[in-house]
Amino acid sequence: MQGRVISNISNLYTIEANNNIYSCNARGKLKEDGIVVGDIVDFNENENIIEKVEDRSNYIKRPKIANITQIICVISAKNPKPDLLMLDKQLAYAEFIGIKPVIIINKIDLDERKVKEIKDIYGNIEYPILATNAKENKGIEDINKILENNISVFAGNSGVGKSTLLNDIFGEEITKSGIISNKNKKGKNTTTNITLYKLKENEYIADTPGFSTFDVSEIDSKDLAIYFKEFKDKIKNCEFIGCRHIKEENCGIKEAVNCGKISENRYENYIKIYEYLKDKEEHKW
Ligand SMILES: Nc1nc2c(ncn2[C@@H]2O[C@H](COP(=O)(O)OP(=O)(O)O)[C@@H](O)[C@H]2O)c(=O)[nH]1
Ligand SMILES: [Mg+2]
Ligand SMILES: [Zn+2]
Repeated sequence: MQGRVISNISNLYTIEANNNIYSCNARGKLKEDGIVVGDIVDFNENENIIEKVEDRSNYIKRPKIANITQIICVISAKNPKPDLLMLDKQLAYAEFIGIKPVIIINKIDLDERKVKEIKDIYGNIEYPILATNAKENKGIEDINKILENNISVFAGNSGVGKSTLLNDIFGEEITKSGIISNKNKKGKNTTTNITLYKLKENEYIADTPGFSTFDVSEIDSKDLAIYFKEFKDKIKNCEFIGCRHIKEENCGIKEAVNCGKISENRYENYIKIYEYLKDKEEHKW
């Protein structure tokens, strides 16, 4: 049979296939190569053994997960204040790995001006951008639409409202049973492993406890600009081949910043991430 790995606890894999759940082990060789949540596997349902892992359409190292179709970047308008540098890292990482990103601005009840400011920056780049008030269940229908036929993973700083959003999406039933809230009997949050939850056919959400962002250092500093979506078609205007768009003259990116076609905030974050990557490459830490 073929199914999808929805959790992995000490090499015991939970597989979902045709709406049934199976618990399987893996053959030694497969175990070594690694089977991760999200993998599509062929398994023997009598012996409870995974025989084969299908090729992945993508693979994220941290959190370990495969075959995701969408990354949902959550920030809050206030408390905590929006971390646009982290958002830009996540967007670049999504472009790098070839997964479409969606932006959710949550806590819109706390600072409307900030919401508009963020929409102005990112609306221009043609990323889907949703505004929600998870506490009062506002904007959740829009999220439901965007989840359709996708395997989504939520990313974002602690406190931005990811758990509240997930609870809104899954509804009270599941929240009460504690599946998504990850609370133990005493009501404390526990760290559990990454798990895929099925909403509908072809619709899953990864709950990633304790995870906030991806490892952007997988990207080469020299390639970073092409993962800033709106920079891409300006690079051809750079005079120098191999232009890094920082100190060079006659740079297409800098010209676009100067005439307002690229947001200054995005450009500043590009430089910060570039310097971080460059430093990491030079010192190999
Ligand atoms: N005012 C306001 N508070 C919210 C909203 N969404 C979540 N919160 C609150 O923000 C806090 C952190 O939310 P939580 O879902 O635990 O964030 P997580 O760390 O990203 O999972 C909780 O006290 C929530 O009740 C919102 O839209 N507006
Ligand atoms: Mg949470
Ligand atoms: Zn340039």
